[in-house]
Amino acid sequence: MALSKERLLKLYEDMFLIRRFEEEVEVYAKNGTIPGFVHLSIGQEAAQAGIIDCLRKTDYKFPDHRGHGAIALCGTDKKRVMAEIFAKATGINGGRGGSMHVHDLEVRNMGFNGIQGSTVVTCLGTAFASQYRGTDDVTVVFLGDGTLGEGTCHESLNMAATWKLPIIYCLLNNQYAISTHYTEAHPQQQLSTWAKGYEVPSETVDGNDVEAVVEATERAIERARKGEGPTFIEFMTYRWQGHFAGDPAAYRPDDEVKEWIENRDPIKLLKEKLISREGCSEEELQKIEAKANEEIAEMVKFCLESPDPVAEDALKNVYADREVEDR
Ligand SMILES: Cc1ncc(C[n+]2csc(CCOP(=O)(O)OP(=O)(O)O)c2C)c(N)n1
Ligand SMILES: [Mg+2]
Repeated sequence: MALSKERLLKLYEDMFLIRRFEEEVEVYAKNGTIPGFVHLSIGQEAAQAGIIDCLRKTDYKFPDHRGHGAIALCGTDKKRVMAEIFAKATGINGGRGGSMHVHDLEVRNMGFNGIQGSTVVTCLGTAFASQYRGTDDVTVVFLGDGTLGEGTCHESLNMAATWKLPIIYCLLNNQYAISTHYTEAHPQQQLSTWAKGYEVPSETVDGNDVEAVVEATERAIERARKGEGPTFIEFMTYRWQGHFAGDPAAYRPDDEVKEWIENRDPIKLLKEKLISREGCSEEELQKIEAKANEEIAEMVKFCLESPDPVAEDALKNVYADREVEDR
């Protein structure tokens, strides 16, 4: 069933905002303001915004290393998410986490840790907790096509399927794991078929069509909330940039990159749908874009003006704040 115009407009706003968010992060990562490695998600906005839009605040979210967009959208304060990526004291984790470790327990964003395939295991815990406590909260875990090669994915799916845990495995197949194309690393043409061995319902959808993303995610969430167990969804998408900000990505054919940018840009596709099917005007969409641009400019200003964390605080939150019993 088609999504309403209102919902599509909200998704347009979200997708445009996270595209702009990442474009600014790219600028400040490349000029050295943002420390460490940064993995951009430009080109993957439909999958990130669409999945997050289907979730409640109390659902558990496990973003991956390329999850700035999803993290910002589920967060309560986007500028503090950006400030965390800038490693500023005003960041959501005080600047200690940075790009790959932004967690936000208030909205059950459980964060990432830099180890591919680790969160497919830890997400079993939150899903089990929901089931044990009798709530219908679901757990969503993001993973990439390369990460699917980790042995932990087998262990996770086996246990989730056996215990009927409420997990939605969101595989963002952006075609590459660093420089390796997914067809060189897996025997399956469609990675969703991988879940069949565990009798987990699975499907492959166009991850650049936000409507298809929402529909597939909602189907999976409905099953999980009813206690029917996990679902595995492969979202076909593409990352426009290299693996990290600064990677020239010379391993990709130029015409392949051009095709995805020119003909399969998720934001452009949604814009065309809003105009041709929903009767939106260019001006209406431009207003949304202008508002997002303003919000982003404020966020960047906030980040640049924010103080760095102080050295005296380096050990804060490293140890639990309580006496440890002698044994
Ligand atoms: C266990 C482990 N092995 C290797 C790495 C190095 N590494 C970081 S990202 C990445 C590729 C991941 O590819 P994919 O899962 O397709 O995600 P994408 O980067 O395409 O979003 C690798 C090999 C790591 N972080 N953890
Ligand atoms: Mg990949």
